[in-house]
Amino acid sequence: KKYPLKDSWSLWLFMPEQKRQWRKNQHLVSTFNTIDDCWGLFSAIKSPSESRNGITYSLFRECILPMWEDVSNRKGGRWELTLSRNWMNHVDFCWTKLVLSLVSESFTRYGPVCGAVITIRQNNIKMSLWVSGNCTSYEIMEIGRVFKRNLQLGKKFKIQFKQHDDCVDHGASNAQIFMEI
Ligand code: M7G
Repeated sequence: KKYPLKDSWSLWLFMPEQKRQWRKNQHLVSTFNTIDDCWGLFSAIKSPSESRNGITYSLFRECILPMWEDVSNRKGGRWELTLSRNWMNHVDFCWTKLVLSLVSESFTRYGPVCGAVITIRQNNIKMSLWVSGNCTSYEIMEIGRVFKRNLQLGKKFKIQFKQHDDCVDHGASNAQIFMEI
């Protein structure tokens, strides 16, 4: 018997190919709804620290596409954690914790969450937790606190919340920081 999750989750792989439209670079890898298949999937693919630069993994509820345009994401935003490559040996731990917190619905009692994203770049690794447009500011803050606690991020790590609307207008890197903890 497999252990069921409360929801079905899809893993997406983004491979940058400049000539193509952004959303055409998002490829669906697999969808699962049990903890057994979740573990099986993440064991079968390369961990973030083994992945090449430019790769982005997104894990979202099956019913939500991993993009701003989806109605669940549109008015929402994301908590972002940026780690320099010096922290590479912590990245797999943090990502695993984030994935398990998500599929076990650890955030859900604090507010609605949609998915998580990890991007491996030449200079740093960015992890983000996407919250729904229905989240209140209070819920966003609570979710952020759980994010920091579950990933065991001490005081020296800051996470920043950005609204997708602002990322669309200014690019995520230039988007206004709405909250920081
Ligand atoms: P990012 O990786 O979220 O931000 O977006 P960062 O690299 O500044 O931290 C980089 C670029 O990818 C954006 O400026 C968009 O051109 C494109 N892009 C990223 N996201 C998450 C989306 C999305 O959800 N929808 C669309 N249409 N484009 C996106």
